[in-house]
Amino acid sequence: MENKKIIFSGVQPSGNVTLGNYLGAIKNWVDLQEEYNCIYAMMDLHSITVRQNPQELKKKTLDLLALYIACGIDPEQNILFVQSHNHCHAELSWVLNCYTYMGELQRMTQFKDKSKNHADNINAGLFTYPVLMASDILLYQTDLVPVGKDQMQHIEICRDIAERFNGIYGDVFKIPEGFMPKAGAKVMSLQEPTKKMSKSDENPKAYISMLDDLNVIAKKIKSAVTDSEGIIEYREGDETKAGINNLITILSAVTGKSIESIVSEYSGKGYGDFKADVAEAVVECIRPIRAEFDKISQDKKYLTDIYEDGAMKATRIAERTLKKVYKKVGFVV
Ligand code: ATP
Ligand code: LTN
Repeated sequence: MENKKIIFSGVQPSGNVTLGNYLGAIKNWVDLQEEYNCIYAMMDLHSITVRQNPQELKKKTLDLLALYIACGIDPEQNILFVQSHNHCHAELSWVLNCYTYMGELQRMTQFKDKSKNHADNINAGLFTYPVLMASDILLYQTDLVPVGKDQMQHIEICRDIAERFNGIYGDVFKIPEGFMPKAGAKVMSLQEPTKKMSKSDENPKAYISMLDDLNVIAKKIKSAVTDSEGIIEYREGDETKAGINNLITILSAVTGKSIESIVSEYSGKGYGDFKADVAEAVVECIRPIRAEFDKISQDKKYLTDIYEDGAMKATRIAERTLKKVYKKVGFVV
């Protein structure tokens, strides 16, 4: 790998990738790949913090790889791998568990939200999820972690754990920075626009999957919840405007137009026309990705070669950090 700064990020194969995942994370990965050495994983270890169907998990993991590539991530230039194929993630996670406090994990918003949504399965993995995520990032001496807004709290705790460890043992880990897109860092649910769009939402109308039929995508946008005011205006923080704010943000993220120019373009127009335009813009953004996905996902040999090669490269890099950690804590290596 050339001497560039390092990016690490990933998505869980816990469902079909949504427009939120794409605009909040993957689109940025594509934009940053020239400038950085990038490592992108399918986070299967994280996904089992919520119960998964084994056959589906396997399929979704391979679909996710195909989708990364279809979105424009170049597998020749970047390392793409399955998290569980690199033994270092679970191993470093154990060590870092011993340097993380219960109190700081208890404050994590994602843990609180997921505990509410999965009250029958509040497992220890869900609680220590941020430690595994910190391990993912720190193993590669990562400089930058492009994620959506919901993950910034996890980047903060990762930095805290790394600083604590470095404070005891010297400079073992690089302290990473989070990186969010200007538009689309938090795409909201189409049905409850005060909640984030999530791929594991039980109501499929709430999210747009990158693998939905194109006319289903258009329909979902046209039936997005808005308000009865009938004014296309962006009002940050005004909950009654959450639906319209969200559609404006989506349009801005997929077209690259600023929020101000969208608002002035649609001033005096009705929600019907506006939604139809948002629907068309989203469909046109997803259409080529979808076509590429349909091609790549058929080619199992191509995908296998990529993730096998990726696992080898990722493990080689991660083992260097893990060995350093083991030495520092006093394990016989
Ligand atoms: P789950 O519903 O299973 O928790 P998710 O849809 O929240 O999944 P993740 O795999 O947790 O997706 O997230 C992958 C990446 O997508 C992360 O960088 C995350 O910040 C980003 N992301 C997730 N949802 C959104 C959203 N609604 N808007 C912007 N970015 C998002
Ligand atoms: N927790 C992330 C997925 C994830 C991740 C990572 C993202 C797991 N490990 C490391 C960036 C870096 C999420 O999106 N829920």
